[in-house]
This record gives sequence, C-alpha cells and structure tokens, in this order.
Amino acid sequence: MATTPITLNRHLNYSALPLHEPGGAQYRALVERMRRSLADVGCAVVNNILTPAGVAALVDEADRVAPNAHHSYNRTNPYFTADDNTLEPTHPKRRFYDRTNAFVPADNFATGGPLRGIHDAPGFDRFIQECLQVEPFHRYADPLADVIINQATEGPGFPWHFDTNDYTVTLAIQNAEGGGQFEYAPAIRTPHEENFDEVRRVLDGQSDRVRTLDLQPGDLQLFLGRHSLHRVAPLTGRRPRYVGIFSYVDQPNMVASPERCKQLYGRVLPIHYQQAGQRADVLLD
Ligand SMILES: O=C(O)CCC(=O)C(=O)O
Ligand SMILES: [Fe+2]
Repeated sequence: MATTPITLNRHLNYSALPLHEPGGAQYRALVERMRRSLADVGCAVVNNILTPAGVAALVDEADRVAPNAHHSYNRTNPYFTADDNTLEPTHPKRRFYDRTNAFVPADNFATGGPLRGIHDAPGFDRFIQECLQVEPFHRYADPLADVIINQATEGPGFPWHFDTNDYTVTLAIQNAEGGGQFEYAPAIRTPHEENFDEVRRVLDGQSDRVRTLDLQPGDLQLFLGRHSLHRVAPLTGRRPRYVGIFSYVDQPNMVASPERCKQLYGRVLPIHYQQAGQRADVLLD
C-alpha cells in the first residue's frame, strides 16, 4: 500500500539520520546503537546529521541572533549547591568555578527557520524518545526555552558539573577555534553513592575515567548528565562556540518558573506567571 512520503528537510542528512524510514533496518540499527551507547557510557552521538547547507544555515542564524543572548555569570560547584564550610577545603562540594552562560532564548528561532526546522522535522522527537526510552515524553512548552542556542566565547568553557535534569539533547553548530571538547566521566556517581574520591580525582585532572568527545558541526548528542560529571573544556580564539539545545520533559504544558527564566533568559513572559499561579493554586488545594 502506498504511504504518504514525509516532506524532507533540506538541512537534514537523511543518510546519517533516516527519519524518513522509521521502520527500516538502518533506522532500527541506529536506535539500537544509541541505546547501547547510552547504557554503556551515558552518552550517544549521531555524527553529521546536517547537510553542508544545513550547517551553513544554522551558523548564519546563530550569528544573526547571537546579540540577543542573555549573559549570566556565577560561581558554582559541580553540584550547584552553596558552600559548606563543615567540609574540608578540597572536598568536591567546596570546589567553586566561574561559570558564564549565554543562552539565546527560544523565541529568536522562528517556525520554519533553520534550528526550529530541525526540531520540527517529522520523526525527530520520536527518534529521540526511542533512543532514550523515556515515557512520558513531551516537548518543553516554554516559549523561551524549548529550543535554544548556548553561545560560548573564549574563556574557561563550562566547568565540571552534574546536570539537574536526567538527559540533554544537543546539536553542535560551530566550534571555537580551539578547545571546547566535551569531557565526561560516565556514571561516576549513582543515586546511592556520590563517589567523592573519584570526583575529586577528575577535578584534579588525575582520573583515568574521563572520556573526551570532539564533536563537530552537525553532530547530535544525547547525554545522561545527572550521574556523569562533565564539562566543556576551555575555549580559545575569536570564533564563538554554538550548540543547539532541544528540551523535553515528562509533563505536558510545562514551563520554567519565573525566577529561573529571569536568570537564564533575562526575561519573563505572562505564561510563566500564569503557570506559576496555577501551580500555587494546585498546591493550595
Ligand atoms: O554545551 C554543551 O555541550 C553542554 C553544556 C552542559 O553541560 C549543560 O548545559 O549542562
Ligand atoms: Fe551539563
């Protein structure tokens, strides 16, 4: 029986990411490989999901909206917790690093534009969910945060940390001239064991558990960051590093809190206050 062909996105390299044939052998083998890699090392990559025209279009778009990035600065330990002076000074919870963050909010990426076009490509969300094997699985409904670009310029990169979310979906768009490798220590902690000794060795540059990924423009990465300590190595040169981040959550219609929004994106929209109000109502019931 004839099936309706999906409209192909000219920025996507379907030979690397065969979203047009989700029942096909190549697609199934790719999902299997991704699942195995996530189970083994908490990280899985599909290289080269963009065509050369796709990379060029995403870089152009990123350059155009980069001035709208919201820059925030803080000092943080790998756990994003406050200092605890009852612990010895070299404890991993007492290692604080400069973190600079520049997120281009999601409302800079128009429907039909290059980055949102990748997110909206038929089969994209389903592929991610099949690899991660998570349920429920919804797009983040936050109009400032569903798909963003993380822009980083010369400097210390993104220091060692554990994520507060279970998984991250990123697309490399442009590398800095030097540095910027993604370094991670797979499953260095578990829900039951913090493994501070090994974390300390990673922070001191003395662990043999650290893996390094040199992602290239067009590489799609799925990463389980809650238990794998990771960082983006320091960056050099004038060219900024751009990474697209696609966000999914386990609830429909979910948006960030007004506080978090203000901190990460520099703005708050009516929907953030409305949903915060609704959440408060629910709690008061
Ligand atoms: O920019 C990246 O490649 C990942 C940064 C990161 O670890 C994060 O946003 O939590
Ligand atoms: Fe992270």
